[in-house]
Amino acid sequence: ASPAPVSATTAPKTVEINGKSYTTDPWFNVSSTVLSLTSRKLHLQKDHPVAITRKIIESVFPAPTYKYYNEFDPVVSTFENFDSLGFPPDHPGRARSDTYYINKDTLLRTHTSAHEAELFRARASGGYLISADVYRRDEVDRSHYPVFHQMEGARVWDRTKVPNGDLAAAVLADLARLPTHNMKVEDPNPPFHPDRNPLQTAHHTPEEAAAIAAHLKRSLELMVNEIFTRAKAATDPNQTPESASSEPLRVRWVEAYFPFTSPSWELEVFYQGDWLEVLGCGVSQQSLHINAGVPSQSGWAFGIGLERIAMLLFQIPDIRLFWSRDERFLSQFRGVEDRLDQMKAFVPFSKYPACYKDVSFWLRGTSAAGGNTGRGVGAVDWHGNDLMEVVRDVAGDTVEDVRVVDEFTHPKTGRRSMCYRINYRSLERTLTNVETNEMHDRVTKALVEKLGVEIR
Ligand code: FA5
Ligand code: MG
Repeated sequence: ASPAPVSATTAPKTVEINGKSYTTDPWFNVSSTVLSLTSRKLHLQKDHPVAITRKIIESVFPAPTYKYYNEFDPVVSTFENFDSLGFPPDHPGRARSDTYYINKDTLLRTHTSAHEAELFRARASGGYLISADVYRRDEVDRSHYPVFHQMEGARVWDRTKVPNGDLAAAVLADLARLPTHNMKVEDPNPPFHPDRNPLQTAHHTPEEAAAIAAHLKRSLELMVNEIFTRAKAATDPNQTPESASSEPLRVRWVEAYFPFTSPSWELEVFYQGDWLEVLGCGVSQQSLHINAGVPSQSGWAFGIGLERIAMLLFQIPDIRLFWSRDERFLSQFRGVEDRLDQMKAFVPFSKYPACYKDVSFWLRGTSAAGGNTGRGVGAVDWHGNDLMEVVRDVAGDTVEDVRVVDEFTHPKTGRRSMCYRINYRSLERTLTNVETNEMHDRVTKALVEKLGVEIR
């Protein structure tokens, strides 16, 4: 129903991604910038901080119990990314303003959970970890990038294969084999909701769910403990990972919602004075195991953002840095993958000057009521993410952030006006005035061409 945000006339008929060709249709909305990033695979690049973070997490989920899948293709079906996981047809995550589509049935995965169903179908016993690049249309600032990396983990038990068919006892026995830690964990009990986030009583007993949840929570607490102990050691040269336990880390479990787990939680870590969400997880919906043809299996799953963790581990101040090919960035991590005990915090190279430029425009169409967000209101179909995409495509990594600074609806004409402030700043050098002005002109022209706005 909505007009194409990336103009259909500029969409190529086919696109090639990692050596395979795909036919586009009017759903296509992937910018060339984003397309070009599909081949980077930072999680596989030796000594890249994203790859180092992956390795540290893998060390907490050892083979052969866990199998590692790090090469799944980013192009998946709409079915795999959403339907197979129980996302309802009207879920906002499916919108073209939020997700990169190749065509109606094919997209760039928005999360590593897109591969859960196929791995359950493959009768994964034990568990698995998936690391991969994921894609989301989103705002532009120092902690958001349209491509980032996630790691997915899952553990399953088969009730027909455990001693005496006692699933709870088998899970608790595995829990007893896990190490312990000395973090302070806040876990309001029970951190789930009988309606919003219920136990799956049709499929397992409360004791079984409790055992799976306990194994899940301990596993993830151990992972976070490993990461933050290393982060502390990296920033304080007098502490080794072993001696860094003086001030115990605080974490807490918070109720969450995902269509493919119940009950579900997020894990938050108290870091530099604030609670920070690091991952989502839960007891896997039994429907996934049933649909995969393995109804006797049950277990847990989690998903974590690798950049978010790597930014803490290495004190990396801007998410764009991960994509840098600048030696001043890359050289700081060289050799670390094989010598994790040598890990050190990133030393930022000098910060170059910022240059703020505003762009004000009238949106296409009129709106009956005024709006106060960057989202569509009334007859005006406006998605802030479309603007973010155009800015990124033209200005690339020289744009640090973009925000709305003003918006209003004309009382007589009903036309809506927006003003965005774009902060241009290179991570690598000082931009000249001429250069910034030219870039801003190109951004402005592209907004007119692609989004049909009228510059004021
Ligand atoms: C998910 O993507 C779920 N697939 C996670 C999951 C897996 C839940 C398995 C249950 C079972 P969410 O959108 O909250 O959930 O993202 C998970 C993690 O990815 C977040 O906790 C965060 O660490 C990271 N993340 C999410 N969005 C961004 C972003 N824009 N930039 C960087 N990291 C992000
Ligand atoms: Mg979340």
